[in-house]
Amino acid sequence: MKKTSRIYVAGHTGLVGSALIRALRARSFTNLITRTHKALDLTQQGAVERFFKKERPEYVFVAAAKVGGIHANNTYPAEFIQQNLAIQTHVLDMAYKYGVKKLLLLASSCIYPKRCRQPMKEDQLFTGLMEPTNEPYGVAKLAGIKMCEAYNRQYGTQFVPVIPANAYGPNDHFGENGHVLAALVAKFHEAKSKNKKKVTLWGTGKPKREFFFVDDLADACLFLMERYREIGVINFGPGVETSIAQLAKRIQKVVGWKGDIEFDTTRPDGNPRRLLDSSRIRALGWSAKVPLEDGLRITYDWYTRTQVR
Ligand code: GFB
Repeated sequence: MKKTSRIYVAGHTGLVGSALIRALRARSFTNLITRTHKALDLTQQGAVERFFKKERPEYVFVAAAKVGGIHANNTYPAEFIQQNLAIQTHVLDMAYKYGVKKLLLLASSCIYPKRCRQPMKEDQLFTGLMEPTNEPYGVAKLAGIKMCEAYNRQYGTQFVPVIPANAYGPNDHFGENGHVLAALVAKFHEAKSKNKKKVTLWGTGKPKREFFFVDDLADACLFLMERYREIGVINFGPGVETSIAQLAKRIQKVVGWKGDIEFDTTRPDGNPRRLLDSSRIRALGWSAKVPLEDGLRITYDWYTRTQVR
């Protein structure tokens, strides 16, 4: 990419998209193309075509998606599969039609089989059934991977599907429908402000996740856009696992609340583990920089400055 290349970040107001914009600006890329959801509905094919025809982006990051935590995935399965399939289908097809040089499609570590060997390697995709709570979202993302491969094979495009670990950071959704880390930040903050003695979390607290600070994630995406010469699917994450119970303790400390944590085991646990094997990106010279403690502090600071009245 040149500093003046026309770069489209789809989903630029979201968790990942906003971090991509920060990373691109910090590296002096000047020609960034964005559209709010209101200005461009990516589930509408005609609108996406008009946009590509007018703007002619050269590089595309597809960070636009219908996303959420375990509760949202479980409650709105139809929206998760329909919107994600539609967004990907339109953006990838128009990227091909209007000659995009390279595109990165962001998927998620939840698309690996539920009973996957850990850490999960790229060649274990499509080898088993997914965790049911996120299957509709996961199936849409698997279709996105196959769509990249099919277009690359038939049309010679450079569409790269990438699989990051669980992202967190500024611009995440901090309510009930959010991902676990953001949801816990909001729950503990509320407990502190309202002097509550107890916070109830979901599941057993035993599942483990690989939490990935979103500025590191964006840094890896730029690295892959510029340095990854292949087109095959690639994992990336910090390589550190944390259980939900450990995460809760750490967030409790950052927030500064001293009550009790209880687990509601009638709520689903989701995947037991989800650690990515990121050896391929490490071999290329990339590694994560922000430890969980620092990322949590930055996230909580952002939350209290922008989301709480
Ligand atoms: O955030 P979450 O849905 O992420 O849930 P996933 C992770 C774990 O945290 C589960 C527990 O075991 C939950 O039971 N948990 C405990 C909570 N308390 C809470 C809470 O208050 N809120 C939430 N959300 N969880 C998402 C997928 O899965 O990860 C998405 O659903 C996507 O599709 C994303 O892939 C990266 O890690 O289970």
